[in-house]
Amino acid sequence: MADGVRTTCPYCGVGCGVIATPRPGGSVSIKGDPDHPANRGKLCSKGSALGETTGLDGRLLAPEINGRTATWDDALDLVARRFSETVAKHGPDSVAFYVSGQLLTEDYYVANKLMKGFIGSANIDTNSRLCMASSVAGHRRAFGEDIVPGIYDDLDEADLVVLTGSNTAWCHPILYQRLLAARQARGTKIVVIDPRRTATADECDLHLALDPGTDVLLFNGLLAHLERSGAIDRAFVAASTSGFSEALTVASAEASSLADVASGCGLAEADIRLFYELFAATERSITVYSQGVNQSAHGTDKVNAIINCHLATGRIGRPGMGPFSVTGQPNAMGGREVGGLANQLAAHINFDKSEDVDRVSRFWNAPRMARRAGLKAVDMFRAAGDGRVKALWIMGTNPAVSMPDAGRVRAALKSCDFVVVSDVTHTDTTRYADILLPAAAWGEKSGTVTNSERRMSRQRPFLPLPGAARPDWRIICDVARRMGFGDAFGFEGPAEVFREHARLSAFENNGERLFDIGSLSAIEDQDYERFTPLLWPQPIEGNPSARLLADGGFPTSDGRARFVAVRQEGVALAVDAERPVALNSGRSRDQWHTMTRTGRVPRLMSNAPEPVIEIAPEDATRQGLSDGDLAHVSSRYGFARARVAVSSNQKPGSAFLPMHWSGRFAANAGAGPLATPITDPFSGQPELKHVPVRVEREAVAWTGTLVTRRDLRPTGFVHWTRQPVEGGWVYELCGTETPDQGILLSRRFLDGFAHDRLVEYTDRRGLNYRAAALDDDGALAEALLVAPPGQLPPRDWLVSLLGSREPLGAMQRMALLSGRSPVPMPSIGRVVCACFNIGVNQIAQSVASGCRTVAEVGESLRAGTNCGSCRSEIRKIIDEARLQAAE
Ligand SMILES: Nc1nc2c(c(=O)[nH]1)N[C@H]1C(S)=C(S)[C@@H](COP(=O)(O)OP(=O)(O)OC[C@H]3O[C@@H](n4cnc5c(=O)[nH]c(N)nc54)[C@H](O)[C@@H]3O)O[C@H]1N2
Ligand SMILES: Nc1nc2c(c(=O)[nH]1)N[C@H]1C(S)=C(S)[C@@H](COP(=O)(O)OP(=O)(O)OC[C@H]3O[C@@H](n4cnc5c(=O)[nH]c(N)nc54)[C@H](O)[C@@H]3O)O[C@H]1N2
Ligand code: SF4
Ligand SMILES: [Mo]
Repeated sequence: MADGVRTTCPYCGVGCGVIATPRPGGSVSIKGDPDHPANRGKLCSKGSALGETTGLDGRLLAPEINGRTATWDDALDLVARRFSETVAKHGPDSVAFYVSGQLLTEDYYVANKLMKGFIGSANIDTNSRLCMASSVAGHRRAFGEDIVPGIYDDLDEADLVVLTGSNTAWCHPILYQRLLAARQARGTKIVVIDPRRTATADECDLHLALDPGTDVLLFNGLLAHLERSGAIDRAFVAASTSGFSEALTVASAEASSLADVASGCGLAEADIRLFYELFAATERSITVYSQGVNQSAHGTDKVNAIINCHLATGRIGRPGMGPFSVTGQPNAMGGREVGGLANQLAAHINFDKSEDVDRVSRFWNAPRMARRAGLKAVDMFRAAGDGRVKALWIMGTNPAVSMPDAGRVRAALKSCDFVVVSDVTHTDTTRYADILLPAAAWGEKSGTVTNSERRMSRQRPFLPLPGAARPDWRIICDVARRMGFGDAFGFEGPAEVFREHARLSAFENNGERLFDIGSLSAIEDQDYERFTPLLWPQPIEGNPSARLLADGGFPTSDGRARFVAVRQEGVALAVDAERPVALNSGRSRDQWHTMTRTGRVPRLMSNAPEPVIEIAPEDATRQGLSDGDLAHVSSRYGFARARVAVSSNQKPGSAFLPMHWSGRFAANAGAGPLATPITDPFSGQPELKHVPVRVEREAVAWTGTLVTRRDLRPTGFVHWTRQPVEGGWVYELCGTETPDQGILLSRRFLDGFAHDRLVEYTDRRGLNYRAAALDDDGALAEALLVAPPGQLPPRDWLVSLLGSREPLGAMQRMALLSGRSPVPMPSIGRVVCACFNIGVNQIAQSVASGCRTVAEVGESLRAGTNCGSCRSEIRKIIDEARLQAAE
């Protein structure tokens, strides 16, 4: 293992190559794979920290039936029996699978085959419904097939890159850094379209902070401008497309002037003009988009409004040009290839034509073929809630956190007769499982994933399977066999599944579907093992660049792309007097989704250690909110609590809450319970980026900090959050009760645990409480401090004691109950550079001692020199420090 194992990062759709080397003692060293075309050796903060996520803390290591450890045989028998019985009694549509872009292509393939070909229902949907469904629907409307025409090289070769609804700097960091490098080299112009001022917008040439949901109008305006300015590629439009004049008529009618667009989008006319003129004049233009476009009640229309502008200018599939939907999850694209969405069948084959369904049926030799689309995610959970779906198997996703109207989803999971969950760890969703199946995690499993540019690469194991964990493909096949479908699920390994998947892509294809990896149908096991990252389609006849859709030849019935006439529609729910703020949600720089993995890594948690709602200064003033206040946020669906950050990055009337905070990391801080389940009519994707809320100040009367080695779940507190640190956890507690009640609550919480060496202190006024426990060696095991708001001492010292595990000296013991270090201890402050663990105070210090640029800070501290995602934050710290010095 000295050279390490080449594998692929399990986080975002950039799909970076990773070299993992297990070390004696259980740790794993991680570096970027210099030979992987997606990242050429670079990794972002999350990828760099992968070695800190492979421990077995919190892992599911054995199957469980109703909370009790069980054997695989018992668990699998029960799953198979309950699914078979339910199908026999209530029909195939009474069961469902909810799967995930975390699954490998091989896992996905067998899950899809089992449900659609053998159980006989298309009730298999994936968390990609919340993610890519509008792009898929938009691609299919325009191109006839779900095709992403471009590749990453295009970002190096473009002169204009429009990033819309995409916080690329944080969510596709390696692509973003690649774009910045290209800009250095060729002066690429970058336009960011996002209602929020994001880290991505910090680096751009033009930021259009449009009103939420007004993207169709903006791009309709662009189409009308392209026509007015003579930028239409008439020859391409005539030869390769249809529907142009209708789309143009509709666009021109609603966006007849810049003034119309400006007032409709809440933008300055001059900024719109700048964008339109730049786009019209720049042949090599790319429009990159993701969730600000997809996660919308009109996401599919947004996608087509963008594609229309590229078709109109013939800027598609050629170097440095094209619409580019970037995928979110490591295998979002692979899921689309196998057909893991309820309204697709398999291998880019749909349910529309019965001969297509017959074809797949013949190929699978399927006894009971699903013939129509199944339930999409939101409807699937509704059906689980009202008893139509009676057996549900969730694999690799955490819907109790990530679905909109998550409170309703939890209720559905509770009421559903039979819930199976395959995961690698306990989550908010596993709490509702009747059967829990321990899946193999990244580093243990083997298969392929496909990234945003259609590049397939291998995830390879470099660690043994822990406990009883098994790979997902195998668990699914084991259940299929027990349901009586052994012949079709006798796969011996992922390579065999991959070959069948490749064969299906080519089966009676005759060039109808561009997704064709038939040349890999007979790949030998050892070649599958050696597989180097590869773009599809394979073979790429006469198209060595691997771009698609360049010279027309669209996979529609007449070979022409379709313009879609799209109108600007409002958001699903408008703000009103009762709920005056539009809540947007999305990602933080260093967290992955529901934090099941990244939430355990101290340095990934330290940049944004608490759930925070960012709110515009105007709204904060109106609601009487200040920085650091606790806010109660409520929508018509649910509520959350989070710390307030007043920020001019937010447009007046809007706020932003991260999507990440599950019940394992905070009391009630998730965006899921607030979000609306209203979906796009074409894609079924919910409007996760927009819900009207009320934000109110919660009067906090006491605060507490608990520093502990233990993994606890506080109960009874109005609000708590926690963060992993070296050697344990730090909990922040607070409440609206009187301080003495707060102390009572905190003590009761501690009383639940045995403490031999607890020392306690309460001040005379009953406002301050301190407790600390030492272990047998006299090292700090736990400390709890309660004080009125704003009066807790900094926690750095206690945290350092927890991490050091050193027996405390007499001075330290005496200081313990004050919570303050007996000797001055400089704090590094909030971590800015997660790659090298450099805090805000260190950066400010380096500026004070002479560093004047981001590069100089990098030279002195290394901060910002790895993934680069923190560079814009470093620049702000430098600017602020210099401003202060000048005052
Ligand atoms: N750090 C990190 N990276 C990730 C992930 C993660 O969890 N953490 N997850 C991965 C996954 S699965 C995905 S899907 C991607 C998502 O990647 P992105 O789509 O880039 O991320 P989001 O933060 O969800 O949303 C993008 C932006 O859309 C903006 N937006 C909201 N409403 C509108 C609107 O009406 N119009 C426009 N134009 N913009 C709007 C938001 O303000 C936000 O900045 O990230 C991937 N990468
Ligand atoms: N409000 C709001 N909600 C959102 C979004 C938003 O922007 N705002 N974004 C949406 C988007 S784009 C997405 S993609 C979803 C993501 O939402 P989820 O899919 O719910 O998020 P994850 O935390 O990635 O969940 C993956 C689960 O799979 C487990 N897991 C990891 N590897 C494996 C494996 O190999 N096998 C198995 N069986 N399990 C594994 C992890 O422990 C984790 O519990 O959230 C959506 N929800
Ligand atoms: S950009 Fe970061 S999270 Fe995404 S694949 Fe690369 S290393 Fe992983
Ligand atoms: Mo996603």
